[in-house]
Amino acid sequence: MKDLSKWDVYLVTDTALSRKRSNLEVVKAAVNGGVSAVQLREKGLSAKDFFLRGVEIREFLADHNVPLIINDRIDLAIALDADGVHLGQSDLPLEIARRILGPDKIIGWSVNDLTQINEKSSSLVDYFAISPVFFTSTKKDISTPWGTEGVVRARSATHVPLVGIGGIGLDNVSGAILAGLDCVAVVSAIVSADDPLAATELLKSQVVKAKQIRTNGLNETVKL
Ligand code: TZP
Ligand code: MG
Repeated sequence: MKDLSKWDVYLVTDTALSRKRSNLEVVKAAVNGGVSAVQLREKGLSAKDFFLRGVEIREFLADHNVPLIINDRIDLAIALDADGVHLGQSDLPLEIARRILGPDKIIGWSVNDLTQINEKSSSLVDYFAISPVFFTSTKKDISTPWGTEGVVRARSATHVPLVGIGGIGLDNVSGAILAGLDCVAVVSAIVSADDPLAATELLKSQVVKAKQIRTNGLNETVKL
């Protein structure tokens, strides 16, 4: 579960943007479309409602061998026996989170600038979330977008896997991967799509293609 090297597309939930579809419905479609991981991120829910929603999603994801990551709440991640947490700059410090969760759980950490990517943070997290890569209206309190140039700089600052989040869709995903991301985390591009399964498949195929180009060069990939 901790092998993040194969993550391509990572679904982050948001029922409010899911066009009346339930979390579970969107998660099922995304898993059938090939997502590598799912983050339960439902800002408005009480702990109890979050937990109950997590239980049904946990069961489905476990059956499909897809990791479940919990946004912000370490207590709920433990209660759900999730695979990990996704923390931001104002959540618990990384050392404390790692002490509570132990070495086997995944810790993802949103970073807004290069100073946050250093040797110490790299030793504590399993992935950095470059946040936001592009402008997005899905999250209100975003920092200045990193852009693809920022992704290039982040890539040379650490060997820890980089997940990009914010404003990523079919139109810009290839450039973001070519700049050095390992995986893209998306909300609206999947949850608000007419067909979340098809949207996931398309995103994934673009990510896979861009990774092949990055590894083999354009000519080799065209021959494949
Ligand atoms: N963190 C940084 S940007 C963002 C989060 C949760 C929202 C990303 O949503 P979208 O719709 O993929 O731009
Ligand atoms: Mg947070």
